Amino acid sequence: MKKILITGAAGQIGSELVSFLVEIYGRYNIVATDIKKYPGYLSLDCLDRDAVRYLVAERDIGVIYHLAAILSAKAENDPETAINVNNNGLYNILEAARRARCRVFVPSSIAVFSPGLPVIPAPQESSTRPDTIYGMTKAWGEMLCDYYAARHDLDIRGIRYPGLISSETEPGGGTTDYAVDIFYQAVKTGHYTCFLKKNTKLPMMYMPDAIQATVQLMSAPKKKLRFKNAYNLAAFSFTPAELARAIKKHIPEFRITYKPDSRQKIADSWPAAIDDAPARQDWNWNPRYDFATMVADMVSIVKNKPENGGN
Ligand code: NAD
Ligand code: AKB
Repeated sequence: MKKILITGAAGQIGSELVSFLVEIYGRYNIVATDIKKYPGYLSLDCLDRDAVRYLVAERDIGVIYHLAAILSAKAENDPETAINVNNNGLYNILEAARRARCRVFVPSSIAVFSPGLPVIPAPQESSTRPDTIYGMTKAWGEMLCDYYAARHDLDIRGIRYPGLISSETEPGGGTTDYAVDIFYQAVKTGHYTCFLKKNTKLPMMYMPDAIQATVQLMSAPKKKLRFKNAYNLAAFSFTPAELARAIKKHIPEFRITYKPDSRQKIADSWPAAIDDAPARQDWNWNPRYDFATMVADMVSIVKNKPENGGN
């Protein structure tokens, strides 16, 4: 079989996607890469066009999951790097894919939507004129993928992920990161200072569902996909206050305080919920975790980590 390349594989999604794909296809068929050093991964900077092309040819790559990116909060602080990695990095990957005829997965985000959409949940086909640098790179990425699909007949698929909550790898500089950090602080110190206001509602999802959805979309028959770049994906929405109340059911002494910072403005520009009916219709997407089961699972896993006294 042709091999599967994952870029940005040391990140929040990549670290869990790699294990999932290894289980299905075997370690030999998975080429995990990142710009940062990670045990067992190859070093690959997606901005190094020649290195990307060489690796794709030399390793006989047939499928690429392109996860390397700069997330929203980091992107506002360093727009130059974000534009470079998210736009030029994607372009390098698509060019390598075009030459080697690879199938490609390119993640998008709830960040693509225009602020203040008139209809919530945000429909699949909505206005995508974001006012954050990250959102702009993601909206441009969706268009570039559609261009390569139409112009070069490449099979490129994508998902607009909501904020992802996971227990394996720390999130990498986004606005929804609070929804992961809060569990670690709740277990370690019993207190969390949230950088978003208490009533900021955002769409979220538990990582096992996001990984399942990703692999499911990549396995779906092409002819069934009305949209490619990219499908809305949803599970549940909540505010920091609602998350704190849910955590308190498991850790009664937990307290939260609020100190909104610059990330509030980013969150305010995103929709509170998105409509994923086309994903459910076209490739049978259905999340396994709801809000309550996600919180119970996260608390239990974080409590059982060795650094928190578990084994
Ligand atoms: P992350 O920040 O955790 O990981 C990104 C990885 O990319 C990092 O390991 C980083 O070292 C690597 N990277 C950065 N610059 C690179 C370069 N030049 N070359 C190669 N690697 C480079 O991000 P993530 O959460 O795993 O997100 C993966 C993708 O999913 C991104 O496109 C992101 O926009 C999208 N997404 C994530 C979420 C989420 O909540 N995690 C939500 C929506 C969309
Ligand atoms: C971020 O907060 O930047 C990401 C995202 C929703 O794209 N988690």
